[in-house]
Amino acid sequence: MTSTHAPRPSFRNLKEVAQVAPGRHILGVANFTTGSADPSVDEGYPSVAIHMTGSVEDGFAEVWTSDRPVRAGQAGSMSYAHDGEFLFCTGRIPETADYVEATEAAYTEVLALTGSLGYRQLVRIWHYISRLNEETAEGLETYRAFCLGRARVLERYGMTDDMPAATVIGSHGGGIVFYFLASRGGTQINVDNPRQVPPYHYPRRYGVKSPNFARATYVRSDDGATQIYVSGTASILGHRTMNAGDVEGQCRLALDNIAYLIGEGNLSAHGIQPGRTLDDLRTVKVYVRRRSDIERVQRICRTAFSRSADVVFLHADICRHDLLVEIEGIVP
Ligand code: 3HB
Repeated sequence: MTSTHAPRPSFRNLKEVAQVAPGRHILGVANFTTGSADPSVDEGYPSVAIHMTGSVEDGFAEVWTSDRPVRAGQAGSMSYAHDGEFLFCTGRIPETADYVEATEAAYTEVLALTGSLGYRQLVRIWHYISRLNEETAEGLETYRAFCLGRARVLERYGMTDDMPAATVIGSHGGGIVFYFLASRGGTQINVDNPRQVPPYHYPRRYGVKSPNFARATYVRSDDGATQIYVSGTASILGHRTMNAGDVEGQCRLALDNIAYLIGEGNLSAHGIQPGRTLDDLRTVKVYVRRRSDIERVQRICRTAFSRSADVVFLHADICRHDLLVEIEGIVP
């Protein structure tokens, strides 16, 4: 059996992306900045720009590295790189009047690519969508149109039961930018949170087609390296939004949901040892709907996470109008 090594994320200054530690290779870069740009492989690795900040100073790059040489390439509108064990891929759907069709086409391309490169196991997916809560020309909220397009493809491929951890968050422009990690195999367990209804069982009132993602994804490589990818997590119990209008209450409940999700009881129920805590999370992204709430959310998060964790705060729309905060992170 070959030894494997998990890809490693870090947040960097936008100008310091290429400065990787000796022996490491860039697998992919997502630039969180003042505009969006199509994926490219100009520097020998895939990169994409996502319009998520109001100023360049607030921008940062999420840089994924591998300890193996990578091979980069392009397929249609997507750019990717892979290291023999993991694939990083990014794509963009330009602004359009029909996000159902466009999402369906993009997800179809994604699955064709992962199939042809042999990285069939989706590990973690991020989507940043402009006008997330606005109605499209089809009369559907953009997020719901996206869910419908995605669901069509997952149904066609028989993948409705095994989607990994994900994020869907509003961006400030540029259509839909997505990036994802996939693997060739290894051990992967998608983790539910019994405090929350699995998204694919949400009642119809949340959309014609349900969202589809796991609350977290646990990955173990052949060399024993483990990671837990925690999905964008909000103030939801069952399928209901809790603490409507109360940003601090929402932030605390989102943190409680994550603590339960990765805690001893829930992980061991999924066959995973040991339990983890909020203190173990790194590369955390906190999304806040109202800019004026960011400081209050920062205060709560500073005491919740380790000082060693990189934590970024982004002003962004969230998939439901009444959600004010969403939090994601990775246990390395
Ligand atoms: C999703 O629809 O995949 C999704 C949405 C969220 C958070 C995580 C995943 O708001």
